[in-house]
Amino acid sequence: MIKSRICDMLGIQYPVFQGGMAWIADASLAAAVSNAGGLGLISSVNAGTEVVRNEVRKCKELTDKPFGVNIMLQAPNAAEIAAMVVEEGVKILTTGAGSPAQYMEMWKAAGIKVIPVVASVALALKMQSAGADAVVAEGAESGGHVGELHTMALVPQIVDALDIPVVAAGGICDGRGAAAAFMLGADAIQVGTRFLAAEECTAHNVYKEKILKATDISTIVTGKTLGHPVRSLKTPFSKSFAKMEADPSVTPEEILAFGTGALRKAVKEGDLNGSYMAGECAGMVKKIEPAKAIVEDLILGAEKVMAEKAAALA
Ligand code: TUI
Repeated sequence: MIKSRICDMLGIQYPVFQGGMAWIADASLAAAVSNAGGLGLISSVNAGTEVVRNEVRKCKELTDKPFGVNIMLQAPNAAEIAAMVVEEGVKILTTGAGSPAQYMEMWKAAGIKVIPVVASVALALKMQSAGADAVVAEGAESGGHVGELHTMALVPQIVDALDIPVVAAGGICDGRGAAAAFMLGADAIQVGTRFLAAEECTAHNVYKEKILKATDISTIVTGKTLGHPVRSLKTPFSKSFAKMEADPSVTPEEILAFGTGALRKAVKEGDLNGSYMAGECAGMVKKIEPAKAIVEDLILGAEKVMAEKAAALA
């Protein structure tokens, strides 16, 4: 069975992280992934710090396996969340959308394993120097907030530059993608979009149906003009957003106001005027299934494809 140094570091069975998807990744999904032997992550982007604290407590009841919290650094309550996870004894953190350098000392003193999500070699090196235990190298195939480089080029460049383990993310959806990530030098994979279709994912059914119906060309990146590009499904909302960005008479403030709350509306209400964040691999997600089946398919699928390809190419 596939194993790597990150399994020993975190006490997990399989080197599979579930992405800390904003508004989506709650105790239900995180515990299911952790119980399946992967690393479940709870998102800090929810209805306030106390709600996230409650999800952490719920997750402790649902699993005795390791799990973590993902901290979205651009969120207004990021500092509050950074302190809350220490209070609650969370042992593993991933961070996104910025540099967590200012919190590193506090987290390391609390014995927390810190795994920043990075989108460039420069930030990856900075994080390694700051004491990160590993990094997630996230390519722009991902859903949500994205960097510029894509997984195929980003992962090996970060692997070459760092000594600490590297988790590959972005566009990984099945055993083939997982195997490819390991070939690029990754020690683990992080998967978001496919877990949207987990039975234990509590996102609205409309969201799940949209993922199942997606094709290869179903996503679009908006928000570049605002300095925070976001990949989501093409919907009337995201198309209007893109049109506003291309219209010089619309101000950035107006665009921001248009986008505010859009992800919550999609996840919680299935509102068609919401933002359905998803990665490029949405077109490969074909069925709703338990998180355990997804984790096992990723790992067993990778083993199978690696063995078959090695034989076929010999
Ligand atoms: O953070 C993510 N993905 C996200 S956050 C999010 S919440 C949201 N809600 C509404 C609108 C927009 C976003 C949805 N998806 N992924 C991790 C990630 N981090 N991807 C890229 C980066 C990144 C990019 C630049 C990390 C650091 C960075 O460097 C900036 C710096 O400070 O050097």
